[in-house]
Amino acid sequence: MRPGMWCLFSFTGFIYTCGGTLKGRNGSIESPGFPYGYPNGANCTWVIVGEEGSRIQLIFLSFAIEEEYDFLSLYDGHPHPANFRTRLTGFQAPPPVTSTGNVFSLRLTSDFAVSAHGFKLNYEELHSTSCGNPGVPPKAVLNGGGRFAVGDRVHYSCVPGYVLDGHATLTCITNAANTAVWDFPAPLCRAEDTCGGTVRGGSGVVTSPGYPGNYGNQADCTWILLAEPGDTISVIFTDFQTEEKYDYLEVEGSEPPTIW
Ligand SMILES: [Ca+2]
Repeated sequence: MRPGMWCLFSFTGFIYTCGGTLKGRNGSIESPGFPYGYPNGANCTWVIVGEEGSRIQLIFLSFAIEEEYDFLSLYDGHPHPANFRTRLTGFQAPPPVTSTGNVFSLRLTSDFAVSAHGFKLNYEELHSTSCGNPGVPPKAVLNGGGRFAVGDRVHYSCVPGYVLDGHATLTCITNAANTAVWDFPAPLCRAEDTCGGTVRGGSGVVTSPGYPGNYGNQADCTWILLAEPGDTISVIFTDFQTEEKYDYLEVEGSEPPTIW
């Protein structure tokens, strides 16, 4: 229990709709009471069922859930522990997320005190030729798009005062499993003259400042990658080039610590 908190259990006859099974090509989901706050003690499960052979994409329009006490858990399939994908919390809208099959489930759980606005999202069925919306990270601008189908390209830029880390242009391609996917993750916009940061979530991308261009001289950047308690983190390098003997990337938290 948090210091300074106290409990009040009351029954006021307030009824809210909470969870359910959703079918159809697209729609939206709101947490109960949105945007005036979800109830304490909530345990709502939504199961989205698309057509056989489709995938489901979630696009968050608004997200505010009491950080580290209330959670929106995503399940890649029916809401069984084996399908658990990630747990979302906090006050920043997550990037779009896509299921691997035609079922995607969400569960909102809240503790006994303190609420927040809650969340609102759109869901959409994706067929094998659609990559779906790649998302617009904070401080980024997305140009192009339309259907987000195989062969389509989108271009990112950043608002003034921010610079882009990652690939500015993404192309919707077909992968080895014959599924439409973006060739690179959406880039990030970082404030000029800063580098590093904290990365959360089930997966993500870290690039050196200015990547795929060269990083600057005198750089000193620290990234912290955070996963769920008990999980381990794999770091997979897709590209690596630093000035040999003079510039280093140090990875801590591994056993033993590693320097490249
Ligand atoms: Ca709470």
